[in-house]
Amino acid sequence: MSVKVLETKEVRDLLKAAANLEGKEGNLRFKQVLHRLLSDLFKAIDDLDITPDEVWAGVNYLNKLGQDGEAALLAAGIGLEKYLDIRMDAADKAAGLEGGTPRTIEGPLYVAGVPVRDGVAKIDVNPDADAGPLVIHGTVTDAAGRPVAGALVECWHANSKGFYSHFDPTGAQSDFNLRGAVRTDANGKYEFHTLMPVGYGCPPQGATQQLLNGIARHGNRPAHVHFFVSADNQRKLTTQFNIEGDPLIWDDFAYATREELIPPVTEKTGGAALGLKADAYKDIEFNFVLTPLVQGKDNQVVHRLRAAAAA
Ligand code: MBD
Ligand code: FE
Repeated sequence: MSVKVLETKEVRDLLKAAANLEGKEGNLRFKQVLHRLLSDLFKAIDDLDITPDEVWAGVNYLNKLGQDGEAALLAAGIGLEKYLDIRMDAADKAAGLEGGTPRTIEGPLYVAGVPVRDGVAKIDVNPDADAGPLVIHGTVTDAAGRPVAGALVECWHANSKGFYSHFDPTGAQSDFNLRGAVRTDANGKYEFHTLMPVGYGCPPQGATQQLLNGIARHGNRPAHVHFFVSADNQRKLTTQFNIEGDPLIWDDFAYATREELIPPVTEKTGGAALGLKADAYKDIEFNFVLTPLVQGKDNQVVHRLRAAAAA
């Protein structure tokens, strides 16, 4: 069956009616975007001869995706979240805004509400026999290289099983385990005492992994640590670093790896004096460079639904 019906008056009118394009009420932007997305979908059905069975398989897939609560996970896995970064990078370049720490995707696993500490925070709450101690530290500076005192550095990462607290299916972690927030000191310094993470894998029975299986892709990420860094008069930075040496560093299912976001991991001793669980520990220095507001506004801040917990 190779019919083309998109360009008929009947279908044009159907698309306009479905999006209420000519109605006076409703949100104009919403109508515009919906009309365009529906039109593109209808065009794909025409062009690729997508069958009714395939359409209903897709509709049922959306139901499973919602039931699994994985729409934001899928957004990372199909490159949608990376695409938004590529667009923000391009917008920055066009505006002559360069030189800050590169952004990379937030992902779906941030939890708001973690208590804020001054300068240093120990963020491993639950014991994890398979994870060694890790110290993450550095300086927050502005684009001119001046240390930013009082900047808020938030971090979150997985445990030795690749699970994040609040989303851990084993129930092994308390709410803010491996999540922290510190205010930089007068020299712009921050420090987290934590445990070495392992890479994340999509839930094997979930909708995201189901889609990836169908196209022969894996759903794994290299070990990584997420950050938000915010300060007065600076744009909020969303980024991550990867743990050097992870075999998946250039094979991340969410496409978050960037050359500048792979800091060296150093072996150190003296962990006992720092209160770490072993004297030998790993150390990562990671410095953040923020970028200024654009015409007084943070044009890179992203609003999205995020989990929250009470301290
Ligand atoms: C993660 O830990 C993550 O960072 C992303 C982007 C997607 C799934 C899990
Ligand atoms: Fe993550």
